[in-house]
Order: sequence, then C-alpha cells, then structure tokens
Amino acid sequence: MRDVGCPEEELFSFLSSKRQDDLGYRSILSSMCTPPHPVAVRAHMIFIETNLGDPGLFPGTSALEDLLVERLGTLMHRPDAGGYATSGGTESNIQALRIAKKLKPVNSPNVVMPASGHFSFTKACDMLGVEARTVPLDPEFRMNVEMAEDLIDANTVALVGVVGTTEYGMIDPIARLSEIALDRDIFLHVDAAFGGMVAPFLDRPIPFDFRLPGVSSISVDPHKMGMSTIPAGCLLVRDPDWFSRLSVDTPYLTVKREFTLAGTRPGAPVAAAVAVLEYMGRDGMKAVVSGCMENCRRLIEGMETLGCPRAVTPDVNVATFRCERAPPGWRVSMTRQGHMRIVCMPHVTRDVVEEFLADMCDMNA
Ligand code: 0PR
Repeated sequence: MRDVGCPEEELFSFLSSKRQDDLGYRSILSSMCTPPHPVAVRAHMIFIETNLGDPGLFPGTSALEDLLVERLGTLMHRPDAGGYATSGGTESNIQALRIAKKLKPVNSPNVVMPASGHFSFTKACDMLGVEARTVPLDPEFRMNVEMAEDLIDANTVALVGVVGTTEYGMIDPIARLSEIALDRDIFLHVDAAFGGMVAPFLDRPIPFDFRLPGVSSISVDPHKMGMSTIPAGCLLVRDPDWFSRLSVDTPYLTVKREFTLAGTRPGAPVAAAVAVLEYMGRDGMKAVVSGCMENCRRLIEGMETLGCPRAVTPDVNVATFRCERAPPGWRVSMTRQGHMRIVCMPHVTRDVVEEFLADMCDMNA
C-alpha cells in the first residue's frame, strides 16, 4: 500500500488506462455476457451499497430478490418455486448438487451428467466428494439418454441436463430425463444458465422447465441473456423447503439461518436483473431473442456460403463451424472438438455479423 494516498485525477487516469486495455464487446464473439441494458446500469447504481447477506438491514432489496425469484419461477411455470439470487451458474450448480446430495444420503454418491456439462460441475463434484459420471453425446451434441440410463445406479443422487450448452447451444432431451428422474426417483437439475433466458422466448419453445414433473431445480443467469450486470444468477427449486437442508446458524445477523453459499451478497445486480425483466416484459424479451436467433441463422448461412459448414444447427444462439481461423481483430473461441464458436449475444447485431462475414471473405480471398 502507498504511504500517502494517490491524487484522485492521477488515480482515475491510471484506472482509465487499464480499462482501455480491455477489449470492447464489439469485437467479442466468444462471450456469454453482453453490455448490461441501460436500465440495469441505472438500477445497479441505486443499489450499489446493498448487501443481501444481512437482509433485515435491506428489506427493500430483499423484497426485490423475492420478486426476481417469483418472476423467474413464473417464467419457468412454477410461481411458488423456491429460489435465491446467486453469483451465477457456477454457484447455482454447486448449490443444486449440494441439495441433491443431502436429499439422498448414500455412501458413494454419483451424479450423471452430459459430456457437454459446464466445468462448474467438475468444481461442484470435487467440493462435494461426488463422482461425476459423464454421458456421451449424440451426433447433434445432445446427451444420449439411453447411455444416461445405463450409468444410473442406486448411488446416483442427481441427473443433470443442459438447456443451451456452453459450446454448441444445444438443449438436452429434458422431457425424457424428467421421465427417468420420476421413474427412478432421482433429483433432476436443469442447467439453463444460458438457455433459461432464451428457450422460453423461442418461436417454438422446447419444454424444459417445472412444467415437466421430474424437474427438481433450474439454474438461470440474468447476467448472460438477461442483460443484467455481473454477477447475477438465480437458482430455482421445486420445493422451497429443500433449502433448509443447506441452512447454517447465523447467530448475530438479522436472520438466524442462511442457506446461501456466499455470505455478503450484492443487491445491485439483483435490482438490475429485476429492472430488465420489468422493463422488457415478455414481448421485449421475445424481440431480443428472436433478433439473436435471426442473426445466428444469418451468420450460419453466410459462413456456409464462404465454405465453412456449421457443426450443428443450434437450439439457441450459439453457432459453431468447421473453420480454423477468424479474421484478425475478432475474438471467437474454439470448442474442445476444434469447432469455431460464436455466441450471438445482443451486442452481436446484424451489422456486426455482416462486418465479420465481410472480413472472413477478405481473409479467404
Ligand atoms: N452453466 C452453463 C451452461 C454455462 O454456459 C456457464 C458459463 C455456467 C454454467 C457457469 O456460469 P458462471 O460463469 O456465471 O458461473 N458459461 C460461459 C463459459 O464458461 C461463461 C463465460 C461468459 C465465459 C463470458 C467467458 C465469457 O467471456 O463459457
């Protein structure tokens, strides 16, 4: 630490110079985040000092967290679902598996999940001492359900399905997983961290939520397609009482029990998430999602014209290609199987797509 503090202007010119080293979202095609919606930024600033870790001190902010859970629960067809605002998909996935493990005490627990599962499940299984059994994918990169059934045994505490896989944007056959979960009495966690704010707004929605009776919990992230500020995730559970399994005593807080993973928790991104949902409404979200899907289709068509075939036709706005190189200046990512991956987030507008395709064309010329 400095002995004497830095003058404000000097400090901010230092901070600005660091910020300028960051890439702008305009050239970022690899991210599942996007610049927050202006109403999210405005709401975030109003709630900047709030702490949901001691909700009795911030009853207004705490009521907004309840509203977020109610809104997302209703979107997922269970208005009275339990839930809380997490720091994102990682925390939601860890907490869901914690609940599943508590609900079924066995000696050597395992979780059956698709090979496409996000790496947060690797962290969760490591922390919880649970064996991760990965199910191979079918040719369209969805979980192979027959193979999942073969991996389930008496020690399986949870089955995981993904709605909007990180790498290929696929939706696992959740309806069939729901049947298996009911049939074999297993907790089914749906990781819709990305697709949870896409799938409900598709022209032809694919059932994945609490309408399916076997679905036990859902991760959905406002800081991805929900255009909120970071960090904003949400874990929803079918039975609110399950959270009591995670509760610890918190003697000197305004509440006496706490089931969240984090202690101090920011209220600002929660207010931001609520702000976006309220401001956009179903119609607004449908418009954003249909724009992203349209841009995704245009990108795929354009890339194929340039000789880069799609790896698969995605269910949500993630496009993948047999293509090795992106033009200079663009950030794309590569999947584990070597496909170029582009996430068509709201900042990846039609103009951005056309600019990228033109640069691809120049590079190949
Ligand atoms: N589940 C799924 C399906 C995800 O795609 C992700 C993150 C998570 C869980 C974990 O969410 P948190 O990172 O919020 O805890 N998916 C992106 C990924 O790993 C996250 C991301 C976002 C990465 C922006 C890079 C980036 O620039 O690719």
